[in-house]
Amino acid sequence: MLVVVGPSGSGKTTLIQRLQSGQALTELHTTVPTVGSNISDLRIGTNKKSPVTVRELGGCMSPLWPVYYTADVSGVIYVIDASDVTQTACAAVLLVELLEHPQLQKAKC
Ligand SMILES: Nc1nc2c(ncn2[C@@H]2O[C@H](COP(=O)(O)OP(=O)(O)OP(=O)(O)O)[C@@H](O)[C@H]2O)c(=O)[nH]1
Ligand SMILES: [Mg+2]
Repeated sequence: MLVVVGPSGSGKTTLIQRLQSGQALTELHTTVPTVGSNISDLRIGTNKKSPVTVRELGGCMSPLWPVYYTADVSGVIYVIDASDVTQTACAAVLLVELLEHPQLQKAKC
């Protein structure tokens, strides 16, 4: 299980949609903010035959992200929108909190 986290509107759902389709994002897709979490199976990495379960956690529920840092989380995908400078400080604080979380010390980031 991978968790996908990052500030609201940073592009988590967009990234997952792109990985699912396996195609470049050639046009802007409309998404709705994720309230709660979304689970998807992705065929990524070297072994495309075995899907990887990814759980996106909505940015609006960042105080609750640690609830989902369970023992079966083997990796974290942290998404930031590098073009949105208003989000940089928030993204950095959330990332430090994530990196310091005891349950994620063995997870790959
Ligand atoms: N951040 C980002 N957004 C993009 C990019 N290209 C397109 N977008 C648009 O920006 C919006 C990003 O929204 P989402 O993917 O829903 O963001 P999110 O991180 O899932 O947000 P929450 O679920 O609210 O936490 C979408 O409307 C995308 O179409 C990009 O390169 N970066
Ligand atoms: Mg989302």
